[in-house]
Amino acid sequence: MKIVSAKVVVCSPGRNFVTLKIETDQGVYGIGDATLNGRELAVVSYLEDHVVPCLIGMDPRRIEDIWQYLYRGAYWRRGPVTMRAIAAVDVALWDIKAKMAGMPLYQLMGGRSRDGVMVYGHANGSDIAETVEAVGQYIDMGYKAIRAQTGVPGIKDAYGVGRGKLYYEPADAALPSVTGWDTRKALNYVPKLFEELRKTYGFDHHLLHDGHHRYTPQEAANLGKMLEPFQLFWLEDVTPAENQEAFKLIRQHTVTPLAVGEIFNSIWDAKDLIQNQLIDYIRATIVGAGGLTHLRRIADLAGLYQIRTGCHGATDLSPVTMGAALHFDTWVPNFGIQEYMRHTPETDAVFPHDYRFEAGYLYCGERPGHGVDLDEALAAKYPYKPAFLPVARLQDGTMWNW
Ligand code: GCO
Ligand code: MG
Repeated sequence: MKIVSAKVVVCSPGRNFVTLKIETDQGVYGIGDATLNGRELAVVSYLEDHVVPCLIGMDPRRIEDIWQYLYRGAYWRRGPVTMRAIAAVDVALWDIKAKMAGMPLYQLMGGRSRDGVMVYGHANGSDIAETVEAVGQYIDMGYKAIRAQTGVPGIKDAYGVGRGKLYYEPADAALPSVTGWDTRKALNYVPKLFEELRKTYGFDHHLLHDGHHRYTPQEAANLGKMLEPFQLFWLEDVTPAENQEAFKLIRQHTVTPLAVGEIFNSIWDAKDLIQNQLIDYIRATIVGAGGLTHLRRIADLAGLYQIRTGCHGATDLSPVTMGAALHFDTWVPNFGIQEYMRHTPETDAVFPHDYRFEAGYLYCGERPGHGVDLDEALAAKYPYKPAFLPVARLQDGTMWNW
């Protein structure tokens, strides 16, 4: 069996996606996602110029060997561009293998560990009152877990507050827009949001919050401590994780559960955090961390320490990643939660899929493969549009972490 073609499709049905379609000499094809938000074309070039020529003629059944070939063989290891390209190939090959086996992907991975995949949605508003209302709407839709982000008075476009309610899209400008940040104001305001949420809705639902890398370790510890009475499911990316040691300080001061890893691209990014038990949930995901082949290794390492998975699932991860993630989530023994930001109807039409939402859970389908396809004719109607993520600056103009 041979790979006869590998095509990179760029489309923008509401937002940009990079998709890889691998075709074989036996007519079976596989689909992988390679989207890197705000830096999409770098991965297109990496795939078209440096990966696709090597794939032609290879045996698509040798998933592990092809992974090692692309990882070790490049000499230049890791990084978001390389690992997304590898992920796209890997997921397409798992799709092919599962289709050939006539099985949904989760069966091939080891079978079902749970009935449904608990997901969390994104509720946000420009202030506490609006956010409390938005959380209520998610509860009404049946969600068991909700991430709550609020605008903060005095901060211009604080992180996580979208223009729309159901579809929040941060990469929205042809050049990066400038947002503001002020840690003092956020520390004053965010705990009040969670106090209000618990007062209004009680303690039955899981509540999550994303710090989006804004706080120093000491400030993060302070926030975690202030949030303790409100029993969060997790506090995410509360400080940047390049220095994994930083989490020791946070851990010493708070029992609020910590989640990290949506920007991780290999097991090495997470190794110290996991082995020193400094986090509770690992956010690495399929498209970010080298595909299923590599993500399952991260999950297995985490499992040794009772750390659970919480795959990134923002809209910049295409339905292909969502579909594959749901098969992974259905199998992985140490599953925690899955992020679910809904795609627009335009996106859903370009990527026909068989997963479905019901009462706070997503369910993967039973079709052979990962269950997500690409409608190429429809995709061609939505050409690429440059779109950057915003940047953040402090009140005095200093560049900060977005
Ligand atoms: C999340 C995220 C995202 C990212 C986005 C960047 O927790 O879902 O932080 O919304 O900001 O994926 O491309
Ligand atoms: Mg996040």
